[in-house]
Amino acid sequence: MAGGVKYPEVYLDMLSQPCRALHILLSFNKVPFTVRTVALRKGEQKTPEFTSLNPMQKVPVLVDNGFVLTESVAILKYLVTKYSLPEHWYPSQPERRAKVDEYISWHNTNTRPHTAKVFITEVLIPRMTGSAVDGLRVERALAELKDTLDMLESMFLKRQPFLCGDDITLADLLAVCELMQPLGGDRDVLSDRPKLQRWRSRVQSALGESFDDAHSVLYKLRDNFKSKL
Ligand SMILES: N[C@@H](CCC(=O)N[C@@H](CS)C(=O)NCC(=O)O)C(=O)O
Repeated sequence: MAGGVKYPEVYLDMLSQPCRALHILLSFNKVPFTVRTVALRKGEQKTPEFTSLNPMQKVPVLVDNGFVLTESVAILKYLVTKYSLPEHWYPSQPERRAKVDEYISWHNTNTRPHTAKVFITEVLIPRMTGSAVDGLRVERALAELKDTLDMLESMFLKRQPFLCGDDITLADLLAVCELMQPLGGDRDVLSDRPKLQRWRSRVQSALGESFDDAHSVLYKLRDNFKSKL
């Protein structure tokens, strides 16, 4: 790049849902970027180098020409503006933008924690402790996710193809990456939800190859999980 301007660097672990959302946004929109992998399972988020970038010791982190930004939602919004990405990702029209912000606020206390809990209970805890999957805890996590899935169908997708309107936005991107996560334990949380399955297919086809590219590590984890059953 001319003038010493560098491509954005993103510190990611592709098993992290918000990291995948960020990777998809950049690769789908053909923004050149460099990935710096932070392997969470090896504790690399706790190294002094990474801690100096993000004292919260979490991924993702963006470094754009010396500008350091943490928090996936802030990073996604920044990238849309900074790289003049197509309007539909995060519309500038106030009402349309507010609908995306509305979903994202709700997402952070609903879709994200509830899908993560299924994955943590079914995959992460057994993997870290070597203990068997606690079926009862998984059932409880799935029951807690139910209200979130109901709301996605009855409120956000009530009369529209994407969560915030007729086109894909950051809301769909964040949501689909979370809802895919339990697939690491070979569990499709949308298996009995045709409306949400249709939405996921719509999002997946809108994102093309960038979707499967970003999810390849999760697919490998699923294959590994299945082979151990
Ligand atoms: N609010 C943060 C959450 C980021 C987050 O929870 N990252 C997880 C991976 S999904 C992480 O880095 N965990 C490492 C740790 O807690 O040690 C964001 O949206 O960026």
